[in-house]
Amino acid sequence: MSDELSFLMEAHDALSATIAERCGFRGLWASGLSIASSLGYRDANEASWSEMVDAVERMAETVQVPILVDGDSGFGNFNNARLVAAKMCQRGAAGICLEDKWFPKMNSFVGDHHPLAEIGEFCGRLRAVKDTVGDSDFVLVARVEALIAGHGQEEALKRAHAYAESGADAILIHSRLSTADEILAFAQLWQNRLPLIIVPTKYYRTPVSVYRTAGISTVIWANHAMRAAVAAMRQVCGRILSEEGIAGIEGDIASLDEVFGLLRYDELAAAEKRYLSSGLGGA
Ligand code: SPV
Ligand code: MG
Repeated sequence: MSDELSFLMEAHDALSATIAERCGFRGLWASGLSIASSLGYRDANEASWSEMVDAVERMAETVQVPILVDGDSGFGNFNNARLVAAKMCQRGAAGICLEDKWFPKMNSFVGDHHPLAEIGEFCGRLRAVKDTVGDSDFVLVARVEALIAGHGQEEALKRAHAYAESGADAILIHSRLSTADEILAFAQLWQNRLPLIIVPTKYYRTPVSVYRTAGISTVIWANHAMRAAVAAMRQVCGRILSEEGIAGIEGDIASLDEVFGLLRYDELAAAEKRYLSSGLGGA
């Protein structure tokens, strides 16, 4: 991780990953919320870990940029966490983020019941992952949910230090406030012991210059491709229904050529030239 502020763009499948990469993002967040939503599941561990692995694999096969996977709370205890991390690593992810909650977890913005894992037990999950994938460049991010759960800065700080001791490569501090006050206060106390990652979904008004000044390492735009798709699909479905036709919306949607370009149909055409009629015994 560099000293500069970097950005991870949410992706939930190979198409959204490709679009984010083509737009210039240099890293992706494989969002649990967005992958679950795209599969028609709630972000409460309804999707199995193998479904998550399969989704991430298709993304990693399709793009070159690194993908940080949202590993939720690790799908169980230390054993499940290390299994999931190893699979994500094998299938091409660059790292995994584990949050200090129970299994099953609930999305941090849903309801007020967010029981935290016991610190020592969660540290065991982190150590198990590190011992399993620690020899590779695979990044382990520990996500602190103490502010989400309403436990305050002292608890958040205590947990972040414990997770650093247990081998985390970075800390993600999450907040559900509509201002950045809470995470900025945390950043000041944290003193950059490890790189700090934030997810400004709720405090979206804060300009990123504030995060640069605060020494934040990485900002995750966590669900915006999925939400953009929801809004666009709702709009186009509504218009086709009410207009009883597609003439009106043609100019407002991606052309087929754009889709073919994104998925590199030109590469297939070139490969056909090379491999289909070699002249060496072909019909
Ligand atoms: C996700 O994108 O799934 C996250 C971030 O974990 S949040 O939904 O903000 O908890
Ligand atoms: Mg998540």
